[in-house]
Amino acid sequence: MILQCSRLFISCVVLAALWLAPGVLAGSFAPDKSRYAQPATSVSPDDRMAWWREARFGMFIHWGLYAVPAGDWNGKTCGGPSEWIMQSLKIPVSEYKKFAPEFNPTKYDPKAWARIAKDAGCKYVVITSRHHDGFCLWDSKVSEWDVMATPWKRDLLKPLAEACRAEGLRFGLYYSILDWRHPDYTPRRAWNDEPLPPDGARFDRFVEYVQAQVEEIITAYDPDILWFDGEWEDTWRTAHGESLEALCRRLKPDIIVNNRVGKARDDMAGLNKPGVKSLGDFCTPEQEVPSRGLPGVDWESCMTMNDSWGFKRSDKNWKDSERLIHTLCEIAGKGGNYLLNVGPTAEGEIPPESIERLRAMGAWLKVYGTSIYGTTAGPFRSTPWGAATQNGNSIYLHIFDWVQGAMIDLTALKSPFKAREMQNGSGVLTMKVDDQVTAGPRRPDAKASARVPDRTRLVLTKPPDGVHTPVIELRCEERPRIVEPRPSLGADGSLTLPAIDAKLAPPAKVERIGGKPNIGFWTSPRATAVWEVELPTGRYAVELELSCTPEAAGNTFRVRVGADDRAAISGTVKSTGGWDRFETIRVGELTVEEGGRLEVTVGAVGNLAGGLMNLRSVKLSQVK
Ligand code: FHN
Repeated sequence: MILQCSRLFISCVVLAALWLAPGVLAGSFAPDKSRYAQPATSVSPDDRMAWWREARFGMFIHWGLYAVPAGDWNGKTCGGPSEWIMQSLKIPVSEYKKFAPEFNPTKYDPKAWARIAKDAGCKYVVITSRHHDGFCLWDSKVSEWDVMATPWKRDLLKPLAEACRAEGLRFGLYYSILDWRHPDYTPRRAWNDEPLPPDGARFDRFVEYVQAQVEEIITAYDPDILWFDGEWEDTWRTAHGESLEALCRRLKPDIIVNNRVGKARDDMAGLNKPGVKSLGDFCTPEQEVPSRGLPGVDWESCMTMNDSWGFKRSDKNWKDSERLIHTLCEIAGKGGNYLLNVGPTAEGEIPPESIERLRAMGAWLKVYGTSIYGTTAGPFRSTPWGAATQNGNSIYLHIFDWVQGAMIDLTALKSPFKAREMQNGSGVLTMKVDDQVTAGPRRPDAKASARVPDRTRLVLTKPPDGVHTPVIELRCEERPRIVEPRPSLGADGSLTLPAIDAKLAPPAKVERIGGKPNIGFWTSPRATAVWEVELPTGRYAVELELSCTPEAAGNTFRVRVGADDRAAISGTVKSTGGWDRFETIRVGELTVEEGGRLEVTVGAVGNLAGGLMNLRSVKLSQVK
């Protein structure tokens, strides 16, 4: 979760005898406001997003003074990520400033960093120009709290921007709105012992400071991306984000801005909340992958390799490279970008554990990159064997666990195709059509006009040698036609409908609790979950796997199969003890008078007090 900042306001106003206002007050860098009045950007969203949608994979860099303590201070190790150490250990700003003389990155090699990103298969780099501690990695004209206060005494961003561009990488800058140090920022932190301005903290002045700095970094580094963060506190409002976004686009019409410039981000899910004006070009899930692709929505999941964004000496909880590759495939399979983080040390070195994993990802992408770059979300409703992406007439199947003899059901793919494993060719799979195994990967009916068999499955024979996460390319003779069979009864006469496959009416939406998708935010009688199914006439037992807190229990729900209420059953939601405690309850039985293609609908009956329930699945079982 976003670490909530304390809302503690300082009650006493300390009047400093002498208060040196940042440059913006002294006028040393009065922003050229006339530039804000220029016409709105002339670059369409599709034009500016084109390279970004192709890129699919970027490197995030969290680097700043927090790399000096690296999670430890005064004999204590901070809980959570190291870049939050000022907040988590409530370090007085005057104490935190003592890290500046220790920040001397003599081993900083921007060309090496850019080469590491390039060899990893990243297409862009985003580095923190200024995190929540307010410390600037460049020589800011409107602040003394910057790299000039360190022994390094020169710009850290320009050489990296140049090195990235020399490697053909795009370059982006992260900029935090939240500022634990700035005297004008509110809510002021209790441990901020910087003198207050004589006229007290003025957030409007802080906004000017932010605008001046954003103008500085766009003018100086011409970034392709402005990655805002720290927008969640009440003092930052949508109107601030609108003018900041407008500034970015006036200064650089083709710049890409994330949704954290505004207030619509739904916490770590990162997508835009309904009913809040959304700003920016892409959504920003953090440390998670949305439960499913969102057609027409650009999004990027940012994640750490261990648990800390900044370098944290004690954090050895590294994800292995196979997991990182699977995450890349899962994200691309849902149509998103993966922004994977490194936290360099105060000396300027990327940790060897990060380099090792990035190299492994680069080696995998050298073989299978075509299945990631320039692709869109895969066409299948579910991919229990891994992930799938698509590009033109090709579909790419990323196999997370290649088990000899396993079968991949491709019945939904109605176009003739050829299948081959991208590194080893077709020698590692065969086709099973209508339960006859045919040698070789070709569909028996090569002609598009031929009858397309009812069930088509790939049989995985011997695993490809020497690779993990093999990728199978299905090359179709036309734009792949997909007809997903409706969910129907299994051999045991039951059908389980998972949250992930439901069509939801807002405000209900899929969220993950315990790592599993479920339908939550069920706070309105308008909210419904609908599944399209194929069911025979008959009597069915109905079970729900749900959770509910004691406070929200007592609402009434109804499960309906088909259009009329004769095949419907209602019940009262009982407490399971908490939203994170799921139980399967048997609701009762209903009769489907006329089977066929039907809809299963779950909704509230009457008004709702609080949330109806969190629903993980609906199960229908034939009653003999
Ligand atoms: O608080 C920050 C955190 O330190 C880190 O920068 C992440 C990366 O996106 N963003 C915020 C938490 O959502």
